[in-house]
Amino acid sequence: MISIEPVTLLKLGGSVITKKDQPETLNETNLRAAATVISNHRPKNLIVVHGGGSFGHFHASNFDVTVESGTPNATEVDIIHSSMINLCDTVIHTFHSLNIPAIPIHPLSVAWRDSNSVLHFPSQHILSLLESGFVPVVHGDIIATAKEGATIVSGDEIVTNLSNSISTNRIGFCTLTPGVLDSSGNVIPHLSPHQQKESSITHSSATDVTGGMAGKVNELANASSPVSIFDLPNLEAFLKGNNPGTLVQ
Ligand code: IP8
Repeated sequence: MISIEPVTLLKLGGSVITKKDQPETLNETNLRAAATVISNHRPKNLIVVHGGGSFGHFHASNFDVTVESGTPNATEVDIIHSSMINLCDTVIHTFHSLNIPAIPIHPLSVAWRDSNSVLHFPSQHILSLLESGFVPVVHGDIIATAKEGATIVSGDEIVTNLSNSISTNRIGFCTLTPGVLDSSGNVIPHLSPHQQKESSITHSSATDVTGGMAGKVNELANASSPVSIFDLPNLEAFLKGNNPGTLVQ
């Protein structure tokens, strides 16, 4: 068993790196800005997980495939997965152009849900890549699911799952909003899983089959360490060791 410390898990939201209201459209400016900050302030042992944005969510929504409701149709699985592979390729090439030693990890090839909907995500290969100095890049995807064919796995679920199998020190979510907002639009600096149930966090208006901000905060309550939710201008602060935006713990 390889053990590595410290590990930072960073989720790059699909709404940050793509234009969520335009099918299969990258937000090149944001992706390059995020990659530049990561290149300049890369912590030791960084794992990046990115979301689906207008790539995976667009197709998943068209085919009515969600985290719970799967598809038995191979063409649909291929279209959703290929779209995520394309997005991940672009992320990897952008990272390489800035000397970030990124290696793609495609969930469809390694992860699955069992008949109790429990996600299984092996992590030994990710630890081995970290040990060699690489930056593993994982993404939301479609995966084999007992009795359902294939269902969506969100990047958020992958983050919480990995945070429980790899000893993670810091978790950051770079989103389109500067944190979780209260009903007046102000950032809530600190949120417990109990408080979030009483807050007025709403679902995203753009196509999002995994639940937008409300789904995100629910999912993050399962993470093994506190999670910072912040926007792109605050990515640098997070990578430098601060907790900008909302801290969920
Ligand atoms: O954007 C969703 O990942 P997320 C992935 O992290 C797909 O929720 C394929 C819709």
